[in-house]
Amino acid sequence: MVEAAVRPDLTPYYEEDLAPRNLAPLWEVLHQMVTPEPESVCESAIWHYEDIREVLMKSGEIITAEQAERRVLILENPGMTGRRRITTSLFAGLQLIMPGEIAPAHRHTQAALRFIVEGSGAYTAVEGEKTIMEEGDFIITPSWTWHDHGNESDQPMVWMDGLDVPLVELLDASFMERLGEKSQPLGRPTGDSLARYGSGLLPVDYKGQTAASPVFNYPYVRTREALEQMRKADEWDSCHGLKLRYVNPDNGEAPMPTIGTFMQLLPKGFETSSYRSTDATVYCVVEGTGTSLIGDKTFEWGKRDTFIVPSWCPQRHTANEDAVLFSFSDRPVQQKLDLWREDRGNA
Ligand code: GTQ
Ligand code: FE2
Repeated sequence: MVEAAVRPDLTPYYEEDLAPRNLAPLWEVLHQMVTPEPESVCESAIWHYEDIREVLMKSGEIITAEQAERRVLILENPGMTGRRRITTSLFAGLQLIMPGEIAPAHRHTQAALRFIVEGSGAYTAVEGEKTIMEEGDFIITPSWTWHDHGNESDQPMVWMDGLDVPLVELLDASFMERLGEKSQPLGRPTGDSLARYGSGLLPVDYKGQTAASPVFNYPYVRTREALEQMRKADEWDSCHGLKLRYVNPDNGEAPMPTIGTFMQLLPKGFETSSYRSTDATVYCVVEGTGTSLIGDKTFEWGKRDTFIVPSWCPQRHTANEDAVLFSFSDRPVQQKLDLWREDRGNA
């Protein structure tokens, strides 16, 4: 929206004196720059998996993973069409790998997460170690780690990619290189990282080289088990149901410094009270069905659907049956910068 000028009479001064000198009057834009509350162009939106699966599979017929390098359909926020992002700071896409295909090894400064949506048995290799992917698994590809993906199963494999691409773009810090071989050499057996770092233990002299977690696959079986175990204690939070955050076991922080990830359980019939926070959030439905009121819009969701809650937009969720929601956002960045806020209403 273009606001009416504060001083339309000054247009000649703006255009003739200021513009040629790369100057602009702050008083015309101050209140668009410094707003009393977040005013985002990011919109609430939903992608129903049953509506997009067919066109995603079509991409598997019209381009190979090798040609594409990564065969991904970008989930573009309708408020930011053409800007290749799902929220202001994050990119999301659905990646498809057909049986027998390999997405070749590369690395970049952008960090990525994979959240497995459909299929079983394909692998991703990260920095010399392969992991087999199953539905609901959450896998990280931290900044500047080599990664390639392959599907040795007999079914298509689909996952959600979440990357900090817009953040890195803002900071002009993009670097990328290709390995030049399809698959990277493997230096550790499959499952090594999880065994070493994923059981509440760390090698005695462990010193993380980066901010990223040494665990790179957080399997759904374990996450689900944690939620199921905790529900027995009946600790429902009025805003979140039962919500866990994924952590780097070395420091208790997010698995990667730029993206926070969460998994929550809403039992059948549960209605959350109104909540909002400054981190625009991408939700992926893992199990169940429900309804969300996001701002003044209502969204019905089911398994494998993706929906968006913009920054500072009130959200309420209702589960029609036991529901499990994975979500991610830029929360760790906002927290590091002392920007993050939440509003639990009166709850
Ligand atoms: O799988 O390596 O969706 O590099 C975007 C950029 C996926 C990947 C994306 C990537 C990848
Ligand atoms: Fe990549």
